[in-house]
Amino acid sequence: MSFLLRVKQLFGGDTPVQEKSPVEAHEIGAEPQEPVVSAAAQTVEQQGGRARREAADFDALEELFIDAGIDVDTTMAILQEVRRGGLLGRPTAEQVIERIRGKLSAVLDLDSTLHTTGSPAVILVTGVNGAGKTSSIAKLANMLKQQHRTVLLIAADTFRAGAVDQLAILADRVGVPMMRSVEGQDPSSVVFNGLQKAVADKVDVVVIDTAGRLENKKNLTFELQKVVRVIETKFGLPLSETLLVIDATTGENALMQARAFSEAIPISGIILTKIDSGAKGGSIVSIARELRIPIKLVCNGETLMSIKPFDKDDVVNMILLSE
Ligand SMILES: Nc1nc2c(ncn2[C@@H]2O[C@H](COP(=O)(O)OP(=O)(O)OP(=O)(O)O)[C@@H](O)[C@H]2O)c(=O)[nH]1
Ligand SMILES: [Mg+2]
Repeated sequence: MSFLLRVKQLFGGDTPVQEKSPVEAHEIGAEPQEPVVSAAAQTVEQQGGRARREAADFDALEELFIDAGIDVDTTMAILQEVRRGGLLGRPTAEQVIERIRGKLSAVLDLDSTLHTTGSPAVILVTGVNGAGKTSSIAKLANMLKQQHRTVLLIAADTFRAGAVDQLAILADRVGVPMMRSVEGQDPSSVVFNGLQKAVADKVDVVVIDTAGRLENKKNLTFELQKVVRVIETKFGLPLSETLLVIDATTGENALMQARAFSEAIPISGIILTKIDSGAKGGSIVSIARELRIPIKLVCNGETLMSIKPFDKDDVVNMILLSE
């Protein structure tokens, strides 16, 4: 059942079911007695039951958030606001959903402008193995080409056998040039060669593919920092974007990934991939809240066209409609 349907189920009945008080429950099966509770006391009793039920529903809502991949701190912060909401009495399902939508949107509301100006603009793409770096780079190159920008791809994933060929095939398909490398080559030397070519050819945007071996964090950090030094210090080119690719199906581990990469180099934005895969993807909300990293692009399929600028509604819907 989707997040949305579950909320509807929890808050669907506008008239709260009256619960039995512990005293009443205890008395089940006892001899019928004259009612001794006054009308006023009964009202208090009903209110108590309502409050208990509401608390239980909010507990269930909390679980739903955690299930969706949103961390406990972020969940509590959002739910506190949702509860506060400013409305008297028990909220209806529509009110709860509206407030959740509002809060998720507010957390995701960061500057998502993709910067592609520079001479050339340099976009570095990072992320763990299989997150979707290489395919997103091809989609991004295709998008830029459609905007009549010239693009050069740099194959700086020299770690994985076949990585360069994979990018080469995609570059061909898009129709953009690529700076080749050989397996085991120092990534920063490929980047150096690529930037030289890009400057000579007056290319508008350079996009750099990197290896994603987070399991060897020390080497990865060292490599990434060296690549950044080559771009910014040797070439004096400010990085237009350092994009971290996050697979929306990753779950809460995505927050650890974002923390680890941000510790290595400053991350300017996220490419959120695989939002078409029924992902819960809630960890992206945790990343936005804790690290303030905006999502800049989302990928929703395997074709070259399956990329678009970030739209809050797409991501909020991904979370709310996830099973
Ligand atoms: N359905 C779907 N699949 C995607 C999306 N993005 C990437 N993929 C798939 O995810 C798999 C991994 O993508 P890659 O681009 O090779 O990932 P990578 O991060 O470059 O992986 P490494 O080079 O091994 O680190 C491929 O099968 C892609 O087709 C997406 O938005 N939707
Ligand atoms: Mg790759």
